[in-house]
Amino acid sequence: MRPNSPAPSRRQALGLGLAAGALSGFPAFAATGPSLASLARDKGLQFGSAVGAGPVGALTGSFEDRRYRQILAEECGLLVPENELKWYVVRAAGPASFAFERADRIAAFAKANGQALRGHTLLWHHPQWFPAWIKTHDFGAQPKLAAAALLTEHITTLCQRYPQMISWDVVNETVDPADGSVRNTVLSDILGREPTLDLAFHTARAAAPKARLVYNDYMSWEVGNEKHRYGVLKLLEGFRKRGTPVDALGVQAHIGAENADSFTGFGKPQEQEWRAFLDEATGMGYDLLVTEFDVHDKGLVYDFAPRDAAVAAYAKGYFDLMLSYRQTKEVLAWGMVDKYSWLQGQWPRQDGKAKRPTLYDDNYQPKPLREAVAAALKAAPAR
Ligand code: 9MR
Repeated sequence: MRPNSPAPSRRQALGLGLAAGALSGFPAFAATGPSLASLARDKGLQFGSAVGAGPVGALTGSFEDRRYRQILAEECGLLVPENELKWYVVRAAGPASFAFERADRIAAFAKANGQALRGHTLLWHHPQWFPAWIKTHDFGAQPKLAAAALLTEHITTLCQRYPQMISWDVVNETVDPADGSVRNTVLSDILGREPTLDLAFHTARAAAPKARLVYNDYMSWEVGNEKHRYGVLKLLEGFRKRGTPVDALGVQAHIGAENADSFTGFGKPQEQEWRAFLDEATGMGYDLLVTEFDVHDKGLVYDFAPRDAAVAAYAKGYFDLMLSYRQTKEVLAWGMVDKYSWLQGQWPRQDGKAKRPTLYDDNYQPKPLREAVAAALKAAPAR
């Protein structure tokens, strides 16, 4: 246990009912002071992370790692399954079945540790992320009725299975960053784009009346996100005009490298434009969530000390800004340990070495980024 731990009994529960002693032999954490969960709670926020129940050793398999689970138990008040609730996992076998085994394991762990859960995602409205069968699915003689039934059954089933979700990414990443338009999918080809999204939110509201309903996307503060931000604001405005029940904007916060092709460090974020964007969103009455935080260090030097320091400083500036909005209610890292970050599998560094995008290193030790997040939480105004 760390000193000053505010909730020793919960934080001793390491894993699925495992007693602390079962993990003896692991070094104690070097992080000192209160957990990120308790620092967040002190300010009326929740802090947590994504966790993946994929295969052992895979980037998507952090949940299989006991020491990763230990960090989750220590640091997080809130968990989100990284992939386990996506259509391509839950509906992999076809329209007639639902596969909840992987998500259920994460939900059981969260329950055993007294952690809240958030859901990602009821409708990743992007053609790439549906299971393959949907492309050739026969919607029959009344395709509108059939498409609406498929979507409402999916959303209702997931919401009812996990009534403990405090928030749901109802719609994920449907704005095309190239021009700000809403993407088309098999469902919107039949139902229309806005009607598809509206149906998703109305269905979620009915099936999960207490959950915060979120539109989640990766528009960010780096150069190159201008059309994406514009498109998201247009979408949010449309939701308000039509009375669509959307409570919050999920800001994914995959920050850092400006684009996949450059190796030139971080560049200068568009802070003023970013504030204007957040002002518009909150001005429409939306809450904000930081849903998938990590820092892409693709263009930074190899040496750990300057690299970690640059990542931490960049993130501190970002969190100071995000937390200055009292509308920011949840903060989630997209993974807690570098070796499980999705970024290891995307856009390699020029030196081909591993990236350092998360709060803990591959030896499960906290990095300067962890302290930057802690410092930002400590400095944040209460909400
Ligand atoms: O981290 C996730 C990775 O394991 C998956 O392979 C990928 C595709 O499903 O999705 C990653 O998570 C994404 C999230 O669901 C939505 N926002 C962007 C995230 C990073 O790509």
